[in-house]
Amino acid sequence: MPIQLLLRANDVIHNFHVPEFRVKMDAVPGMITRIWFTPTRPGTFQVICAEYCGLGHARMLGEVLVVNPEELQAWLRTQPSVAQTLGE
Ligand SMILES: [Cu+2]
Repeated sequence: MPIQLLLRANDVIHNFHVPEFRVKMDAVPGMITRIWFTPTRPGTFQVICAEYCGLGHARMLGEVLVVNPEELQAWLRTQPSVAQTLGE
């Protein structure tokens, strides 16, 4: 399943990089950038910031979890709606 991510930054330019997916995209304050990729196998993949963004840059790590559609739907059912998040 193709995945699209929308990226934005609140402070300085960062970069969303997943080496195993061979994807890299800047996250820029004041705009939304988009990146597409199609994971081909389940697993946990490391996300790193590939743009030197300040003193915390070396700690800007994350993970992408690739799961099957049923697991994704089960996880989505546990997440609050946008209205709930906004307290409406
Ligand atoms: Cu960085």
